[in-house]
Amino acid sequence: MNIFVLTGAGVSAESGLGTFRDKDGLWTRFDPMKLATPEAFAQNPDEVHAFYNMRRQNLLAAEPNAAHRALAHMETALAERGGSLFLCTQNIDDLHERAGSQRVAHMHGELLKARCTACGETMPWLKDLSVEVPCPSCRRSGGLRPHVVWFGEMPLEMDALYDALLAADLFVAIGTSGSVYPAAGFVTEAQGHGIRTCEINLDPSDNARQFDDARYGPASATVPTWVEQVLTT
Ligand code: BJW
Repeated sequence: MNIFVLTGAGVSAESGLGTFRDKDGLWTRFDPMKLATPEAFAQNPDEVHAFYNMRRQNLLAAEPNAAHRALAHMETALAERGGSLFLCTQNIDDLHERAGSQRVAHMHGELLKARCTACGETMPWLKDLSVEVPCPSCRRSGGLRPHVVWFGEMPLEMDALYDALLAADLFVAIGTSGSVYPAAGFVTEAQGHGIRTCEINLDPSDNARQFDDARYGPASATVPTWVEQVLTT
């Protein structure tokens, strides 16, 4: 069996990283148009850097939870049976990798990387960023930005994502509200190609009615149970 899993902020919620649109979510306290657009970065880079510096510090203190670990186990177990798990995440954290997942497609980028807008180099980055920090590659200051995908920017690896999605037997969306495109359109794309779909979420998402199957509850409980069921059938 070939499974395409899309994860969102809900899979990392129990690791202490906030979601965006839930009660107390990041976008209820911070304005995404002032922090997560290229225009915001051009107008007020200090504010944008401070927001991502705070989140980078939170990420470095966080640990993967049982949902991340179950998906890492599933990748190995399916491969041993001649199948595959393609793991696509909208999350910019590295908790899937730290749980043991080998291949993770980060369609919205990675918080622990920086990209230089002057020379185009992308590099691992664990410290705070600011406009004063020079690029280690080209030595210019002011060009480094978090390697994340803001509103209006093209998500990463789109061709590989659609290829993997259309090669899957099952599409599963875990812990995502289904409100940000193009990821929110994957369920429609899958259904249009006769691929079964399942949602795993705390509560029904915005596009819950589009899914063939659903499981509701905290990801740390629902994901391991689902993984075990798939691997024993
Ligand atoms: C739990 C749980 C627990 C809680 N257990 N579950 C139509 C087509 C194409 C584009 C658009 C379109 N309409 C509008 C657009 C433009 C825009 C967009 O979608 N806007 C919408 C707001 C309408 N999209 C873009 O600009 C994207 N680029 C683009 O479209 O380029 C052109 C293009 C077109 C066509 C094809 C290809 C390209 C870029 C979007 C970039 C999003 N960036 C962010 C910030 C990234 C950096 C950062 O982290 O700061 O990405 S916004 C934010 O939302 C972040 C997330 O990845 C993303 C999705 O959020 P997510 O993960 O779903 O979180 P929440 O909070 O919304 O939901 C959490 C869920 O978890 C909830 O359902 C809870 O119930 C659940 N949960 N606890 C299980 N314990």
